[in-house]
Amino acid sequence: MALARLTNLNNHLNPAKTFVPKDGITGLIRMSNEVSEALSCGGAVVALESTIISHGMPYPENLEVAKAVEAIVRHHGAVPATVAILDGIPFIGLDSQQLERLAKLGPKVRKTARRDIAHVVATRGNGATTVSATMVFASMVGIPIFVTGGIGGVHRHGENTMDVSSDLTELGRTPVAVVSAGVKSILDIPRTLEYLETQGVCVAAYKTDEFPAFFTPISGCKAPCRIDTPEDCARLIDGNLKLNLQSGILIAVPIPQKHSASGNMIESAIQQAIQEARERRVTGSAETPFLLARVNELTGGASLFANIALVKNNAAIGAQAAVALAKLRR
Ligand code: PSU
Ligand code: MN
Repeated sequence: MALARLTNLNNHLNPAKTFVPKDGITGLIRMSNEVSEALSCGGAVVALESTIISHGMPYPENLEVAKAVEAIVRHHGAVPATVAILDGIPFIGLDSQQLERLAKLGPKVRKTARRDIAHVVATRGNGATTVSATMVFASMVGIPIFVTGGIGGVHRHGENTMDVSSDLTELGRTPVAVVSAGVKSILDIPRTLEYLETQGVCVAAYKTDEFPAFFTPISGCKAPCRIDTPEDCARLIDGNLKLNLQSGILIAVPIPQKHSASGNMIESAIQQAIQEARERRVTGSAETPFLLARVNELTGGASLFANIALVKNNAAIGAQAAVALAKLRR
């Protein structure tokens, strides 16, 4: 494992801002040699989150999917960088033993958003990074693209509970492009889009005018902008970095057509799961994992199947965009 060469990498990515690491920070973060080498020679790298492994899917599917997603990223010519905190050390790029350890620990690993990072590190704990925490680490070392399944958002009744995922504020403050299948209808999609606008986040749908709703390509909301090719993604990300806007980009990729057929059935399971969560008073960071697991039970595994298909599709598009971006910046 190489230590992160933070200063150089960040300069390469974002010439307008010099990131000067405080004493010790380079000793706190470990990058795999593969990721570190790719970054220092301007190669394509795709960051991947780990909450989707620990809390998003059951073992052993979670491990199989994590490995398959890394293989897809490699197949398209980019280097995968799965992010997680193990024994208090943030790793960027996991080896196969670390990946397996994380997958087996599952929900015993702490779900780690930005707010949790310092405590997990200080207590030498194990943390699976959510979208917000993965963006933090990707940005620190200069990885401009990050692939996941779905991001968090404004929860239904969020106007009363104030349960708004820190993924949205992170997108407002961190210049990383997140490739996802949009936002699940367990959330309030129109309010999520409003909040992303407030945060100054560029939201672009891929090959569609509609903002996708994870299990289905249709949310009823129009996407603020549209892009159609990996090169479009690359130009968007490049412009965002060159202008030093400091905010992130959400690239929303609809679930592939042949996997979206089960969408309606999954939608009714979502309604039931939301009702149950309310009755059992499941709230806060426990809510998303509860809903995901319950919807999977209610659909007899169909939602997990669709989830896996869309993550793989996102990985392919994210990797193609990373390769196009590396070419553009060469
Ligand atoms: N949405 C999904 N699958 C997931 C998550 C969200 O469809 O696994 C995870 C991601 O890690 C995301 C986090 O960043 O849940 C958001 O959690 P919360 O709503 O507590 O902010
Ligand atoms: Mn929350």
